[in-house]
Amino acid sequence: MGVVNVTPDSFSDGGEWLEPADAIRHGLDLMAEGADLIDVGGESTRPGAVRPDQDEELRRVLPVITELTRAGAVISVDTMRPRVAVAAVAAGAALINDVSGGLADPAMLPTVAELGVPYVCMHWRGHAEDMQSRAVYRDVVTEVIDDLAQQVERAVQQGIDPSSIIIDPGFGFAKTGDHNWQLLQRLDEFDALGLPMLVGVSRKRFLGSLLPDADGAPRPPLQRDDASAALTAILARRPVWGVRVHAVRQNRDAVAVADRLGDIGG
Ligand code: PMM
Repeated sequence: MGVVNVTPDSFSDGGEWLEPADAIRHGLDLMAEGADLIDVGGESTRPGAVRPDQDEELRRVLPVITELTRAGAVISVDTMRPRVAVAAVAAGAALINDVSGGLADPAMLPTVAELGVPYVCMHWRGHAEDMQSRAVYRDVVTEVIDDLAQQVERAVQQGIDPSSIIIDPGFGFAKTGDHNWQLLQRLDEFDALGLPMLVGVSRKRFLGSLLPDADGAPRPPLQRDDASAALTAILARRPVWGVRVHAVRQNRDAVAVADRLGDIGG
């Protein structure tokens, strides 16, 4: 899944693709690099971010979804808002990627049920403006699995077909760097939920902290793609449904290497 953030302030690429023409060109480039899905989002979820209003979010994503769909892309829309989900699907989106997993707006789950499209249900503990204050766990892995199980149960109760749900542990969302590493180390435990998993670690802060410069400053987001691809190569050796990444070519290469080794190893 290649990322197109149509936002002024995403941590990873904020402002680069805010103009529809730039976002469309970027989406086409990611398709050419081999993305199976293009994730189009109009709201930054970086820690501390202020939400755009709904009309602004619609203005950002709809032209991009329309054009990329016309060009043959399979689009997911990264939104917590039911009205945006409806308009995005009308414009051609095939999947809803809701980083709040149905918790930000009570109308989201019934809306997705009505739309009948696949749904990414991410672990979430609150909006970006104060989510890091909620990064408190006794055991992050079991608590994220329990929270996600509840979010999935709610989604199914609201009418979403269980076979169209994809879970996501929500790396960096109300998680410290240590929490993210623990989740990655024990990702197998999520198999208990019996659902396909999407992983979004690309360019995230914990990778920057792992790779400080000589003065101790974290590696900037645009220089975290090699570390992201290294994780993708490792993740590709287990059954992960997808990775959400900014640098599609490097991550496709990582998957190709892991696949080839898998062929040898059996
Ligand atoms: N991360 C971001 C945005 N959307 N969606 C899913 N499903 N999983 C994620 O981990 C995720 C997401 C934030 O990253 P960005 O600002 O680089 O897009």
